[in-house]
Amino acid sequence: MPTYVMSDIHGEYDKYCRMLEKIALSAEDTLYVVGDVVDRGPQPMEILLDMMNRENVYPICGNHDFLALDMLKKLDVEITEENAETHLDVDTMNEFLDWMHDGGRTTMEGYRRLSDEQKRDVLDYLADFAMYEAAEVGDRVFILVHAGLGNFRLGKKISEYTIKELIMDRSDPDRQYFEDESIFVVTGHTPTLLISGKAEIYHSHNNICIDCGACMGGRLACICLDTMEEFYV
Ligand SMILES: [Mn+2]
Repeated sequence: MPTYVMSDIHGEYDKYCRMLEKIALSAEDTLYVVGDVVDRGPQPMEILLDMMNRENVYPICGNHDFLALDMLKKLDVEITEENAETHLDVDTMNEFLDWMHDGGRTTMEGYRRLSDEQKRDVLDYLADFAMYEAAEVGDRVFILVHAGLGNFRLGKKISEYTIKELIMDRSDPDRQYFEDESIFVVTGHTPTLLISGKAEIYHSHNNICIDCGACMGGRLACICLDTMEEFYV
């Protein structure tokens, strides 16, 4: 019953399916998805619809998932006489432009094609994403968080971090966050191409960086926390 982690699937449904086959994920295994399921790649909704039907998949929120939920909720509003001129204010419009600029179009268009029931399910599912998880595997603890522990200080509980500190602020992969050698921090968000120049999981100072750039010419990576075996598609 191994525990697997992947991140930054970014709409690459095809790679996601191939990875599930590659690791032969069974119902007894556990899979954590450490954020940024949506945007950029062509089929973000297909990934979400698949994930939500699996009881052994635990989603953790990324900045893209967070923004997409906010935008979809704001856009999916019936225009009435009362709200016609007020429901999209300037801030929302700017947020929308940023989202489109950062790959939101495939998420918006995929959402539009869903049935009303699927739309509700997708919004509920995104709203349910955890901001972090701590996975105990063997005698090790893995802190799973999309971006990092922004404004880190020893003794600060994970529950004390703000959403921005967890899903936006980049971790420093070469900094050892915890003295305890049995505590690891697993993050996505920063493509390893930008850290080591390679589309390969990066290990350093008890940090494990697993975003290998699936949507930007790299690979989708998955790591087994029991064996540290790495998988790529
Ligand atoms: Mn990210």
